[in-house]
Amino acid sequence: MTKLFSIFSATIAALFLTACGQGDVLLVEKAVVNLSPVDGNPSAGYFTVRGGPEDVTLVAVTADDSMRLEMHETVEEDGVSKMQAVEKVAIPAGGTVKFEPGGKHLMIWGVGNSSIQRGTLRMIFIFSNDDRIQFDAVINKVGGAKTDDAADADAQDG
Ligand SMILES: [Cu+2]
Repeated sequence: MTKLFSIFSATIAALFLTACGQGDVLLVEKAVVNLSPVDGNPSAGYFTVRGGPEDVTLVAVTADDSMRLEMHETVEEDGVSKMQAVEKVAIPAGGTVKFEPGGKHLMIWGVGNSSIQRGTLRMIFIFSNDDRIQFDAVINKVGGAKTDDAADADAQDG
């Protein structure tokens, strides 16, 4: 009887661990916008996506209070790093995908003044399974610690 019980417990534990390992819920975190110091130049956006219980694809990011927003990636070509637009990004179940300086990033044109004054830009992340995640990205202004990143992004533009 004792032995049966311990086998039963082990099975429950295994099921529990499997469920945890797959990522409980699809979510977005650490979203920031490094505001371009130059009017008319795009600002750079970074964030992290944590995959949920199933494989999905990030198909779009939008922000009502901006003129245009694109997903980009940085690629090496003949030893020169340049960036190009990407249409969608795979988010594996339980995985972590980072948009960060030197890699995938957002380019955001025309961030609205009301968002700049508030210090956050509301973004909607749209996934292939129809999940829409709203996140208020923190806006880092010119002269902040992130100025170097913004300058890099500008230098790579075009
Ligand atoms: Cu870019």
